[in-house]
Amino acid sequence: MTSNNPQTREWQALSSDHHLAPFSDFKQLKEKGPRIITHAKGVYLWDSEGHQILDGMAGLWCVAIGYGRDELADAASRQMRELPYYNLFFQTAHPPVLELAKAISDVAPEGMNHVFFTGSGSEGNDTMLRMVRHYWAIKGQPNKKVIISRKNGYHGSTVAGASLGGMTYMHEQGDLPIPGIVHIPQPYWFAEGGDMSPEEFGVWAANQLEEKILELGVDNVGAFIAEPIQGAGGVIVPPDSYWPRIKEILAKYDILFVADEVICGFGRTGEWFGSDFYDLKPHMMTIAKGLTSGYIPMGGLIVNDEVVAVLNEGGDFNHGFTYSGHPVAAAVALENLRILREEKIIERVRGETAPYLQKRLRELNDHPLVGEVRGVGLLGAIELVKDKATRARYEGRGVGMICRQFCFDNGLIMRAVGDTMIIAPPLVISKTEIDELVAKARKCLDLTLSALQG
Ligand code: PXG
Repeated sequence: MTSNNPQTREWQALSSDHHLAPFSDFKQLKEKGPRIITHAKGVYLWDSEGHQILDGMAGLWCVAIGYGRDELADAASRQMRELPYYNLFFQTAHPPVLELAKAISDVAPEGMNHVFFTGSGSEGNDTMLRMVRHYWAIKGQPNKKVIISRKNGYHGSTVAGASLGGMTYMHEQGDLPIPGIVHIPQPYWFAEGGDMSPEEFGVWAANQLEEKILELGVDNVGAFIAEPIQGAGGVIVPPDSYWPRIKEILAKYDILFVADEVICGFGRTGEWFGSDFYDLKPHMMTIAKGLTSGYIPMGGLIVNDEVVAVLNEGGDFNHGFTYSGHPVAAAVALENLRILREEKIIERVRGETAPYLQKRLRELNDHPLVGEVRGVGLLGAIELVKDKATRARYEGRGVGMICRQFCFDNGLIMRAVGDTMIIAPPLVISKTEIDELVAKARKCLDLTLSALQG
């Protein structure tokens, strides 16, 4: 981005000279310079060039209550003055973390009444891996170590998180996955369903779990982890047959089920958790993002009573972080949960804005580039194809990236995962703002099609 604004150029120079950005090609970013986001309000961002942008991704799937809520800033400021930091090691605690653990238990599925706090979703999943193995060791089954995960799932970027995730481009850097983590196929009918109907494919994909358990031996398997709806993999809503079949398999074998709720949690599906939406009854749920609406880093692992009863018999759990349950993050999360509850934001998503967004998005099905529109709650995906009937892609053309660039240039943040465009706007988005989002998306699809034909 070449800018005439000296302030933008100055910031870009700082980026080029000093900053290494996550998930970026450092050299390319150095040449191009990042877009500088300076402030935000509601569902809108502003960049240093003065452009107003509709944030169709809620930051990185996290800004549930929208930008600019003073209540969260005030909660942080009050807590910083009162007790800016204390740790939870060595048998100490502080009020905000205890009140937050209770507030989360109140909205979590029945029987999930304990929370281990971390600084991020990745740390939540690291905690999960160690807790699962500790749990089975206490139960006298230390061989139940393997965690089964899914290809193209996303579970974070720490060594355990990236290993649990099924992103091959992440595995390639740094000899991942670590031992004891195996992956089964994902329930991504549009890309991998071939000639099967979505329902047939859903059952087939779920059966891969049973085959893997039998191949490894149930005595060696500790847990299965999955996102209720894959987020970073491309908003992959499994066929209706998938979760019921997975639940049958999980009921048959003695392994733990971990729902990674980092994206689905705190209202994204129109329910408090994706596990409520699909009635999954997990033993553990990883959380982050919407917990604080992204205003401050915080993650955690919600653990059910049955697992905690076993852990209580096991002595020390030798795991934790300096910032586990940080009081300022806890105070912000508490305020965020209060706003979600008292303003009935999730009820409004379920009853009003999710049905509206899903209906309006599906109108894009008539566009020549669109092979499928899918979504649940305030999650949506648009598959870009060359041929609707065969689901064939424009191979090698980078269609998703072309479309993403048009979106940026036209005031909309819509992400590209390959040739799948994805959205996850703040939960407070209004119907008028949804109209704007869909109108801009259609315009950018038109521009993308013209670029491909031109
Ligand atoms: N689990 C899930 C399901 C996630 O989506 C994490 C764990 C890790 O959380 P932390 O807080 O450690 O980042 C995530 C994070 C993307 C993208 O490109 C998605 C995430 C993170 C970064 C990029 O969509 N999700």
